[in-house]
Amino acid sequence: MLDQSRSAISTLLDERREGHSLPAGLYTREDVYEADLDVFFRKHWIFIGPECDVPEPGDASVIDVAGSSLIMLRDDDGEVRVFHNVCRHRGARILDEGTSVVSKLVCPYHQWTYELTGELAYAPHMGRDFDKTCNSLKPVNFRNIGGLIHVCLSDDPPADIDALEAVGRDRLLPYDLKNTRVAFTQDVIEHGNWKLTIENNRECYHCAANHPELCVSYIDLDFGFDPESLSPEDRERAARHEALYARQIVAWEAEGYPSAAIEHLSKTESNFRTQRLIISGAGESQTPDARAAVAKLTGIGRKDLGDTHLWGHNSWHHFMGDHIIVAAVIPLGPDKTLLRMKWLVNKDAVEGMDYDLHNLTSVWVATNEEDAALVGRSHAGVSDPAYVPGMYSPFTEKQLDWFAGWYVDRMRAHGY
Ligand code: 3BY
Ligand code: FES
Ligand code: FE
Repeated sequence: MLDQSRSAISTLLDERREGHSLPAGLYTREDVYEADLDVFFRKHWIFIGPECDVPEPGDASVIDVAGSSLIMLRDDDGEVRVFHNVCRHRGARILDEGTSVVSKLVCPYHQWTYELTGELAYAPHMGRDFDKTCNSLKPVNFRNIGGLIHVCLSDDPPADIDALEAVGRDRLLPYDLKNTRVAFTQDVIEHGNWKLTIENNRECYHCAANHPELCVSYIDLDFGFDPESLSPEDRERAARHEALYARQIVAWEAEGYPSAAIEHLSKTESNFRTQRLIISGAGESQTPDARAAVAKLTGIGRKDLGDTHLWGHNSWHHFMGDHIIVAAVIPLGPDKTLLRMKWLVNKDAVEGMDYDLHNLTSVWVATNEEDAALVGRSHAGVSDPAYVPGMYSPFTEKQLDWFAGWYVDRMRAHGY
């Protein structure tokens, strides 16, 4: 029964004040969570995994998201395909979550058998009038964005994915994700709402105090500082940083590597940001000493091209010369979110010879654990009756304000 004592979701959206974090219910309520799944995980493009999850024909990977189970596979012609993991007979799941190698897709229940193109090849006992051609697996709308597989579960997907596709073509393709291999996967369950996971990733206000490992190589994005509020040393550092970016971006672009920021963080259907970032210290990679961890580089072939970062509304990625990290954010409940990060290396790089796995992964493994603790802490706080939305820093948290505004706009656009 509808609980009349609780305000409608639209009232919560009305309560959102610009420059401030969201009203508690938008982070904590079950009905908002269901609405979020519907709007942001079924009606928008979401990242589900890199194409090197299925490197060879017959490789399949199952991803469960927003109540749907999806099969990503590589067919016999080497093409990526994505299907709903729902048998056209009586609906049974065909494959289990995780990866497998298949020559055909055989439903375990009554052995209906599908080609890797999704066509139904074999369905015993169905009689002469049964039309196999009407019973292919249901395909899922997907785009391969420079090797990052994005799907949209709606029949009316946002058209501005074209802008992200251009980023994939111009900035990500040179890294040749197709010829990388997953060296390591880390699944972290964060005890918080998915929006807190995203908010936490979009600011580095918390970095100095919480990420000693990442801070060796990571320079915070420059979203503009208030010179008045900075100490003379910080002001000097910010000015140096700004000058460095100005020079480096021009130099990279002159060499043919697009580097300037592209921001679709508000007033757009899809939400993303990319920029080629400078790496601190030795300047090569997000490792304990900021040097490349992998001797055989990715397709870009250089380790002096910084870190091309890409944020989506359920993902973040860092493309570096020696390796790439990709992260998918998958909501599991109002207060439970799966963060799945993968480390990709040149497919010919051999562990123990070309890289040491701990050296490759330790920075982000630690960072993710630290962030998970922060997200848990944050969710616990916003669930407390004492919570009232707090003010975002107009400098280091501007992009959170854009995210919250985008969130409200997209909810409105879908009738809330
Ligand atoms: O992954 C990012 O985009 C960075 C790293 C830490 C915080 N965040 C802004
Ligand atoms: Fe798949 Fe019957 S449900 S073959
Ligand atoms: Fe963090």
